[in-house]
Amino acid sequence: MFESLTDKLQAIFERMGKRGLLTEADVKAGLREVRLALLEADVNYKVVKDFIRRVQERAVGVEIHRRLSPAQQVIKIVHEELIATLGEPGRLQLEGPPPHVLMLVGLHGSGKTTTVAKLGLWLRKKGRRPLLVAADTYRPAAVRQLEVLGRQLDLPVHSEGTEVPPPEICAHALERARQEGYDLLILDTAGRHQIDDAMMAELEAVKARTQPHEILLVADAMTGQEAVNVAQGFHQRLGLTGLILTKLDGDARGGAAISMRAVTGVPIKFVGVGEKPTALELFHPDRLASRILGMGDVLTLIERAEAAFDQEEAQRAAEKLLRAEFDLEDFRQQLQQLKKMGPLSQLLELIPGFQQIGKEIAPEVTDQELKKIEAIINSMTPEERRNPRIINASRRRRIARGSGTTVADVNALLRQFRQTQKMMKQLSKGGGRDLLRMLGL
Ligand SMILES: Nc1nc2c(ncn2[C@@H]2O[C@H](COP(=O)(O)OP(=O)(O)O)[C@@H](O)[C@H]2O)c(=O)[nH]1
Ligand SMILES: [Mg+2]
Repeated sequence: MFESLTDKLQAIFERMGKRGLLTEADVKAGLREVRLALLEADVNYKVVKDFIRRVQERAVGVEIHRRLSPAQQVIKIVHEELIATLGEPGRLQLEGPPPHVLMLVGLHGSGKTTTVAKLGLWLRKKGRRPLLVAADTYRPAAVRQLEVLGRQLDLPVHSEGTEVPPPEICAHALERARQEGYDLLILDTAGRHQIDDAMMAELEAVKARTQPHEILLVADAMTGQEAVNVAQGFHQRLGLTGLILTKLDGDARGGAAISMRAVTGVPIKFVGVGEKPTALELFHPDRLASRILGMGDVLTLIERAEAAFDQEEAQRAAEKLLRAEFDLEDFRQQLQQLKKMGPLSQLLELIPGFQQIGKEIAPEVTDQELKKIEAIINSMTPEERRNPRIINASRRRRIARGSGTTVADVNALLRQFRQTQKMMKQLSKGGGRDLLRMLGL
């Protein structure tokens, strides 16, 4: 998501940067382009208007005092106002004595059932004891889907088939949670293809019986402005406490994510970034803003790295990565860690300036290939690992023999390494670094 918007914004800022000093007219022209780019990304018209007005006021205000300096100043303002538009960081309000109740609502296919499971997993990692509740009784398949997910993730599911009315099921589940010591209920409710009265009445009844601490709308970010309308509809009837935007990993233009909070007044709390049960992230407006502006998401990268291996190593790897100073030994470690951190293509998309490359190469580094790469690097001398340039034809033959691979394999690895190194160099001298430094990232 956001690729084409990011490309456009980067191009606009690059042009601004080339001009050096900026006049008021330059800033206005630049912001006109930003405005168009946002509208093309399907951001709500009013949100765009308000956003541009705020940026312009601040940018021009600076201008009055002295001849405006760097385009960076404008970018910084855009970044800050984008964060303001996206809203506050996601946080669940679970006060008072447990069991706490999270009620998930949303249209059919928005990702509710998947998100119930994701949230269960996420909260269990935080030390909670969740009970998932199958309250979508319209399709037997929906109940089964949750039961299967529960089994896979070893999360308990409360279900009573499809005959009992959902408000009853939820009330029973609450009773059971009290008796069995679950401190959290996550309700999976039914959705239709569009908002209708019967569905809303049922959801109101569930709400009345369970007094949820959070009523979270699960909305498909791929549906653009429609998702915003849906959110307003649900909010009017149920009083939403938060939004979960799913499918942010998709290739839609991203307008829904940017407009949602500003139009509805309801904060985004989580984002879904894939089909896997672990593909749920707490919402960080600053990170999303950096990502939209093409500054990548170094923070998320570091966080993921930390989850996969220990902190010191993560820090060291991230720093080396940014300084473009790594050698084949690091390369081998990187490849191993990358596998733990998730698909390589997705990771590359998090690095400034790499969004496109991530899309293009997407190599599936299989176990088999990794083993081969390791074997090849193991057969090199420390000197060769530090300085791959010295690996001539006879050394290549020796390495191939030593690792049980072919010279072609060795060549391929060295080529891959050179490419990676080149990308890192580009990154470290490209605008990405300046931006990051300026924004204190
Ligand atoms: N790519 C992607 N797919 C998702 C995400 N969340 C849910 N899905 C998929 O969306 C489809 C509908 O999800 P489901 O949970 O059954 O929706 P429900 O009808 O609202 O319960 C399934 O194929 C999910 O795997 C997400 O964040 N990213
Ligand atoms: Mg469902």
